[in-house]
Amino acid sequence: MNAMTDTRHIQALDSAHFLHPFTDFKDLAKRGARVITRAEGIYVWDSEGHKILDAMSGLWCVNVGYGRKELADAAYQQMMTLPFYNSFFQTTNVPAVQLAAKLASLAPQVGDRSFKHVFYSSSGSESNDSNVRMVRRYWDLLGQPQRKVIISRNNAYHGSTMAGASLGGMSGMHAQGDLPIPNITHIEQPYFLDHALPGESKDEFGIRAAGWLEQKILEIGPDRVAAFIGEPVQGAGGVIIPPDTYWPEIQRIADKYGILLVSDEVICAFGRLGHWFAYEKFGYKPDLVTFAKAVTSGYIPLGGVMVGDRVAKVLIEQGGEFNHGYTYSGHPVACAVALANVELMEREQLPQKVLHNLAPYLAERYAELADHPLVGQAETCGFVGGLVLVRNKKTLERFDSSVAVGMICRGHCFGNGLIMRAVGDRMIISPPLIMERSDIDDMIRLIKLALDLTWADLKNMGQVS
Ligand code: PXG
Repeated sequence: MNAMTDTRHIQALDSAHFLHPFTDFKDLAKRGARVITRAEGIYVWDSEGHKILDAMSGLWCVNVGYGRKELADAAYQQMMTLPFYNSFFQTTNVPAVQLAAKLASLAPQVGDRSFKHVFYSSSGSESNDSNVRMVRRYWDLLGQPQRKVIISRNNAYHGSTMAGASLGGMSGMHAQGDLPIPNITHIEQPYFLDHALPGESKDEFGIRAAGWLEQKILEIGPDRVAAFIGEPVQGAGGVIIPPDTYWPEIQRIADKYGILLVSDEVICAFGRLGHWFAYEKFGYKPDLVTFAKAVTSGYIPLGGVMVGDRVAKVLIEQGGEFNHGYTYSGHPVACAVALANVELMEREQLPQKVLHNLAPYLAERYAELADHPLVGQAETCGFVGGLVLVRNKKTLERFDSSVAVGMICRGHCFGNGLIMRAVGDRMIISPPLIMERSDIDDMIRLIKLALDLTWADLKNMGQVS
């Protein structure tokens, strides 16, 4: 068999049997899926032998890069020792305990917001379901069962289960599931480009955008509000980086009304923003922190919630049985891989490397992209970056969504050996933390090439002059 017939065969089986997530099935069957067959370092290869620089770390998760033997060894050893046992019925296992202790030691400890406890799941979505359950249980135990409402934001992504998609602020997801479920509501996102007033500074906008939380709390009635949830930097929404003033003001408002603060760090934790946990970067103190993805660098599914002392104390001391959990809560193999992953990140000092080396260099190189005629704004935060494609650089006039400018650009990225995500008219990256500066140079060169080719297409289409 040659690569081509092999690929066609897999594609045919794929469309015959595999319904992909977030996919127009009929459309994919016409095109045939790209078959990714192997990976090493920061590159993946497809079945036709194309080598592609993965500037999305799989899906925001392969922080230590591909092909790390330590993680495979950890899984193998644990599978041979104890591949599975549950954590229900008063049993536990060694890797789950060790990982919980390790994660608690990595979380910055701040007064009553210190973290000693972990609740495990297998994904970010499940973790956010656990958050909803835990937040409601907390207020019930405190004798305030009327505190049910969780406030989130438009264009947030918190997962794809019924609770996760409800917490998320994606209108397309709500429309298909009769969502959100009751007692979840949304405020506007802190997206400067879309929502700033003329002449407003970023800092002023940050304070005003956080103020939408207070308005919503007052509208609902403070004694009915249970929690606010947000991603430190919105990922799937298009790398929306809030102004520096935003999170401290959110913290002030949450404290003023006594509501719980949930930091969904499924993307932002584990070095992505230069810290083990991203709330440290933005200077706030959450009560619950959602994690998944890079806790294992995506090598095996694992998620969970870091439970701060304020909540843990009530659940433990006033508790009784918490009627919630998953077969795979504390899965020994997943936890063993996570431990090996975290130890590897510690040895290679990846969060520090991002903070002191990669993030400043990415910021410098990414800023150059803002000179391109197609780019209205290019920003980074830690080791994520987003840029917006505009029709007119001076006025920041945007393209009509029917042009699908992001998709055109994404096609040129793929076609030239680069994986970059398109979210509407935003192009985003979240590269592996093992990159060297020369890898960043290669990535920027490929992004510039894709921008040039997109510009040429748009000229031919009469969209730009
Ligand atoms: N919270 C956040 C902040 C996420 O980014 C989830 C929760 C859900 O995690 P699971 O493991 O259940 O998928 C996520 C996931 C995209 C994309 O297109 C992003 C995610 C998932 C799928 C696609 O950028 N983030």
